[in-house]
Amino acid sequence: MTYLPKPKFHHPDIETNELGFTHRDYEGPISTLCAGCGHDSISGAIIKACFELSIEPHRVAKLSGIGCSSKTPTYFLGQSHGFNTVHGRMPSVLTGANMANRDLLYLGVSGDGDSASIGFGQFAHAIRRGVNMVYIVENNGVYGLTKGQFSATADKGSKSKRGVVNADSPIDLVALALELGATYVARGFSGDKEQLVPLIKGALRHMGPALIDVISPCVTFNNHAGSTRSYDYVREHNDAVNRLEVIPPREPITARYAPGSLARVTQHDGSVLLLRKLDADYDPTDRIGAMDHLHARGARGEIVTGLLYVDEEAGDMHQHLNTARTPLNRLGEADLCPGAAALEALNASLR
Ligand SMILES: Cc1ncc(C[n+]2csc(CCOP(=O)(O)OP(=O)(O)O)c2C)c(N)n1
Ligand code: SF4
Ligand SMILES: [Mg+2]
Repeated sequence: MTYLPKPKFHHPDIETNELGFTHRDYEGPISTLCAGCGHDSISGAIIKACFELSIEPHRVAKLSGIGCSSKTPTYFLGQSHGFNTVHGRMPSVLTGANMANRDLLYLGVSGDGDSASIGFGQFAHAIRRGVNMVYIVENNGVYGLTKGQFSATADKGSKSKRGVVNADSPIDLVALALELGATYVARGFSGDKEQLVPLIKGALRHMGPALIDVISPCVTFNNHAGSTRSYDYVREHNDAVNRLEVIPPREPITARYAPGSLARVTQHDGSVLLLRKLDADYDPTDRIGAMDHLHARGARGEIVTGLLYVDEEAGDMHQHLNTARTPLNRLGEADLCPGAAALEALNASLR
């Protein structure tokens, strides 16, 4: 069975958000992934982030490719728009949807196989074009759905469940996103929801391409000794640069941290990102510094997590292309076809 609905009834005193929605309003049917799969924790973090930000479910469009990770949008935001694309094609379908209607919140969910192999080019171009989206990669180092082959993000020298050593160099999607111009770049761990939920909230509030690479152990095919994506390995090698708190525009900012230990970033929509520094020298607004840090710590076998880069001044594809403010699906015939005289004037201007 692939569809197990959840009961609709709930306790009358259940917590509601500003819109009067309960947590349940952001859920989907019961997951059919393996018990303990990291991807389910990421679904839980997305649900919590959307509930806490009081996002109207109908304003979200969730898109994915193919894989266990790409199946997960079925299990959250059951009242939102959804599109399950062909393998690796989520970024171009999301770009097209965003082009037609920029007023939705675009949430792309993908896997390391989906984004770093068959969809590698799509991943790169959606980011470099500046598509306003939250792009989450649920990174387990394997193709979970097709039974555990190494993916392109698997570390060189790491071992498969059957003892095969990976001889290929890994692709680091975070490093790549920094290089390609993503304006919000983070890495999380599915086993640390306290860190992950604010990273997702900050990305949902961000204007521009936001990439979150979430290390998400596959308990069935990649959670053994010798794997660098197991729960134990990630816990031992997790090197968090900061802890994030997201303050929506209307909420007062209470000074909870000692001066000097706090970085403050105001985003396009007025929301404030409060970053408690765990690494005193780390500056999340320095793109080159982020790349250097990632490489230096990576060479020591550490997995750098947290909000690694954010650009306060970020814009998006629509600003770059100067597109019409009204979504294409709401433009009338007169707007879309201004007539023969306008065409003649345009042609004349080009002669
Ligand atoms: C065009 C095409 N090629 C290959 C496949 C087989 N396939 C299905 S899922 C998958 C990889 C999934 O890996 P990933 O994106 O890492 O997701 P995970 O299952 O690990 O979450 C592959 C190669 C496919 N479905 N379609
Ligand atoms: S095979 Fe791996 S990735 Fe897929 S649901 Fe099971 S644990 Fe998760
Ligand atoms: Mg995978």
